Amino acid sequence: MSLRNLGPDQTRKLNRQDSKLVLAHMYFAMFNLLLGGVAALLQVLVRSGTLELPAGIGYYQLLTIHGVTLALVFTTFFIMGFQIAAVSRVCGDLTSTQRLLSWIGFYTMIIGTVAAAIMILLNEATVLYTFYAPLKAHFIYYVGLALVIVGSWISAAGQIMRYVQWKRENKGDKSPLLSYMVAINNVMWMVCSLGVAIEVLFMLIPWSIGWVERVDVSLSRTLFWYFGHALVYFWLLPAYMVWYVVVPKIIGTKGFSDNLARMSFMLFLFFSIPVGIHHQLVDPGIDAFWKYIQVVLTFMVVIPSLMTAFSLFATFEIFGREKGAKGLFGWLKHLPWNDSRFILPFIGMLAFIPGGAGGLVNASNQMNQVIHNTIWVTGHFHLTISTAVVLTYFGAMYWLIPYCSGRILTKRLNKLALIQGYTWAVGMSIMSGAMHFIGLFGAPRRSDYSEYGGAEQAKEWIAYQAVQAVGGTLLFLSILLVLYICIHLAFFAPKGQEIFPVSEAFDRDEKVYPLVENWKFLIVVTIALILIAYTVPVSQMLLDPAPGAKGF
Ligand code: HAS
Ligand code: CU
Repeated sequence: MSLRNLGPDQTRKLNRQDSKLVLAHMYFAMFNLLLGGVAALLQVLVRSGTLELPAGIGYYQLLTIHGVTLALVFTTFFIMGFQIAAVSRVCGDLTSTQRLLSWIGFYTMIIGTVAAAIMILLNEATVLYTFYAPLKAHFIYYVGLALVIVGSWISAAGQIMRYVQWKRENKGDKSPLLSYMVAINNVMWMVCSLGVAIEVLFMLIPWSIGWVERVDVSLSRTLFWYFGHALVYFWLLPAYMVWYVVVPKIIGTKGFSDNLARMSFMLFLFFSIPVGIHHQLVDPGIDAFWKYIQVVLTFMVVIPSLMTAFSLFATFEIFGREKGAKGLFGWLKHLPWNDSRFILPFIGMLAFIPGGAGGLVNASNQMNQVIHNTIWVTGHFHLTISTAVVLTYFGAMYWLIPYCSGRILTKRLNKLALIQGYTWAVGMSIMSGAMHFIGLFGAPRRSDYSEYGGAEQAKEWIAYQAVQAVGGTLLFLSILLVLYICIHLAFFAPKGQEIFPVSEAFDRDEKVYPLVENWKFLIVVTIALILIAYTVPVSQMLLDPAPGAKGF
């Protein structure tokens, strides 16, 4: 084994049944990565004007496949698999009921995904991953997405039960940090996805079946974003779990602070949901005052990310100084630069600095007017979800898959993993960088290749679109590498036992502030903030409804 041995306290294995469950999630996630990656490659080629799609495939159909397979399906399957492994690792094996719930959740999500996929392939659901009304899909597409959400609830319930069981069996002890984080992410997910469930069940499905003729666009979008912003933190928090708990162990130190990490997750639960209107700052039908309130709350949800950044810097610096580092950045030298389990999440962290800064731009009302609906936004989320988060997921898959399959990350696979991380970093910098620039020049997002009737302004965009295609092609190659590595780790690498690294924090033995783990308190505050942010805008929409739109 080429990589650092992390010590005897790290030897706990998952039992075979939990491993099988986790691997099933990873296989389906990988399959979606392939589909989404192919769609992505075709898209950048079309947008740069180098390719015309054959066989009647539409650009928007492709874009829907890309968004749904990667943003919705790949992430959800990875997250559920990772979180199952995490609670099982720190709390102990799942009970048979908990495992059964996870399998039921898994198959419910698969059925939902397949149903939605069939409708997209039939060109009956070309509505992109946000499925904004009045774009209308076949009702089976909405039912499919609803099943994915319901499946994730069932699976999340199994994970929460494992955490609750641990707390019952260890009364008075601080719960394992990782299990607390999983519980927070699941509770946040359940509360936020109620919004989209209501939208789909009571608005979109009846409208798409034809029981009602019109749909209230403002209300449906508001319900979507009540869910949609917290959705991005549902993606982010598993990456934060890796950053707070796994990375310190890999570099060979402890986490900066268990209590600070819990506090930051608590703040995510509070502030992730009552902020969705920052996606609707230019939408009509919502009072400026309530937009303002939600912008303030958006800036509150930045705080736990800043706490995270502080805590990670502190971990790295403390470790480096222990090794004798001198000067402001001397500690950088001591980080394990040849360990892909560190490098991929680390590149993710670096990407999150400009990614997060772009988020602050987006959330600022005046600047939002400049960037909204431009491809700047696409650049923003390719830095956040597709780099900060997804590279961290890849880095985690490189130890999680062999951990479950009973194989090892060999020197050669580790080297390939490093190449994969670097090609991703370069490809994404090129693509996302070009997107940010041309967004500022007004190039629209979600658009097919067009010369806009030879308009002067559109001519400026063409070169940048070619640059995007270069970045996108590199990313596609990088995805192929991910698949190659993961398939080897699952089936062909030498037998052995990888570990699931879990670090303790320097203050592990200090008492946790009781409210942080008082779930009644957590849920009451969460709901109170949601009511403050949403009661008035939603009741205005209900009391004074817009005429509604027919679908197309
Ligand atoms: Fe966002 C649009 C605001 C974070 C994803 N966002 C989107 C969309 C997606 C998305 C998918 O306010 C498009 C949705 C659509 O299709 O329409 N976003 C924010 C804000 C944050 C933010 C304020 N977004 C994310 C994350 C995402 C994500 C995370 C996915 C995972 N976003 C917006 C807004 C819009 C939006 C508006 C709507 C735009 C429009 O008009 O349409 C914040 O949470 C960001 C806070 C983060 C930081 C960075 C902290 C840095 C850390 C790394 C530390 C690094 C270290 C390494 C330690 C302040 C933690 C250092 C080592 C060295 C050696 C230097
Ligand atoms: Cu948001």
